[in-house]
Amino acid sequence: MSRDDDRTRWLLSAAIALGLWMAIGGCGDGNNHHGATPTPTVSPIPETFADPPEIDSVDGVLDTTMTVQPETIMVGEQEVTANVYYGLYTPPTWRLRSGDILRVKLENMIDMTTNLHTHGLNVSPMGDSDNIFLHINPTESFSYEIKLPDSHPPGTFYYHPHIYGTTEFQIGNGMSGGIIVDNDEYPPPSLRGVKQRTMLLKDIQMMQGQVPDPPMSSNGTTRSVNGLVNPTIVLHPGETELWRILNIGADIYYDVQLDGHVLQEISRDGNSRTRPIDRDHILIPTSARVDVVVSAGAPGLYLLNTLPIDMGPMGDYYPQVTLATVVVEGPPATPAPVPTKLPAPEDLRGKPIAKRRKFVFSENMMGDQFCINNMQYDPSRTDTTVQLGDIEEWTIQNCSGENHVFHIHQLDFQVIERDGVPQEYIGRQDTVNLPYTTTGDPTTTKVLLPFTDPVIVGRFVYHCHIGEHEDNGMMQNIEVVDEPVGDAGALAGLDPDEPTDCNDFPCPF
Ligand SMILES: [Cu+2]
Repeated sequence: MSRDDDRTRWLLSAAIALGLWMAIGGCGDGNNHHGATPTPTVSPIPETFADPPEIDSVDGVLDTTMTVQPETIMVGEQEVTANVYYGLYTPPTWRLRSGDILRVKLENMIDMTTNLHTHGLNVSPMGDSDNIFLHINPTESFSYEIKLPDSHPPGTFYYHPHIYGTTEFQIGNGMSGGIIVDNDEYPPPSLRGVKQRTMLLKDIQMMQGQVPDPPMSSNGTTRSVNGLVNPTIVLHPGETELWRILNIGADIYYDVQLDGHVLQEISRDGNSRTRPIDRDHILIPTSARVDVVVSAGAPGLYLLNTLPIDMGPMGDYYPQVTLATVVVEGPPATPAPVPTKLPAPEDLRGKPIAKRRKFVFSENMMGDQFCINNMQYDPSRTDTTVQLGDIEEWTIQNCSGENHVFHIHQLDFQVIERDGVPQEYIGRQDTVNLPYTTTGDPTTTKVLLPFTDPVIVGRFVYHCHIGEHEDNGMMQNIEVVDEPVGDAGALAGLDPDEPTDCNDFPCPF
């Protein structure tokens, strides 16, 4: 814990102690020697946390013009000039409903090509929809129109640019914001009345008032929640809240823990869980989102920390940081009932599997070039062709000495096995950590991917969502086609039944 954290904890503890002391009749008047005395005033601790601004859909349409431009902003107490959306480090959350249309006019006022990706949405990757092959040049603008199907899953998503080679730098500047999709099933009815908070976890590197290009992990980074460094959150004892926690930074992972509390995970990456999952702490890899129910404990002060993370011998080490300070005080609240069953999609195990493929994630000895199946990204190559309607089983392996995070656009998958251990079905996700190896043998994650929704027909990508890795090769193109692909689909990917020798994947570029 840093000295600043210690100081904050001490000041808040002192404030709470003073408040409690006054509440129990401090000030020497507790025995009431002189008849009636004025009731001592208990100063509540002020909340400094603030949600991002929000833009809501109206009559089924969310219409917004979003300019990206250089702006001088404050992150915590530091001033930095960065490329940001809407002139804000914490841009508005877009809030809409399943079936709505999202219209975004993106105006590019920065000195590099950009575009828009709606991360996690199950929408078309073609045309003016969630098409990451579009390039919006400096001074140009483009109007996106993204139709969410009526059946679109509700939950927590986000927007960010997706330009091969500069995605890390652009997101690292602060170019990312939240998307919330609601419908009649979610949030669960019993939780609709509770306070909801959106927590955008971002990190930024600042050197001489600028964001270094390229970012270097050795620079250190300032982690914030909605641009606030260690804000105070106030709850009443027993109060229930719904927190949406989004890791929308460029590179780093979070491992979130709230002192003295169990977090109940009810949704992951915009997918309802089958039931609430009790978590002592929650690993949130780059780009992952988690919705949790918090039930406030006894009065007191609790830190919301991200725990230390070892990304592996070839990776970074992220020290513990306090993200926010939670103060539980005031009169008790009536807890809201948390449902025991949630509206998750169906379990895919037992369904016919059309194809099985293997993808090996690796990097070179220097740790600066990154590969999938020993190839770096080529925007013009189609690596994997899939037939619409198929459910596929992918074996995804990590041969490198650092974590990677597998992400696929347009759809969600089900993790069924980790290093040979079958996984209980708790719901789908669009990101999964691929743990590092220290043995020379790969770690193995098996997933089922349903390429069944006609809306996803078209060309899109899967990749490592650590910005540095995707910008340096760890990405491939996939095309979902509504016609028989025969053996063409089998050409991509390796045979999962062949053992993997990591020496065959040096990523020699
Ligand atoms: Cu990676």
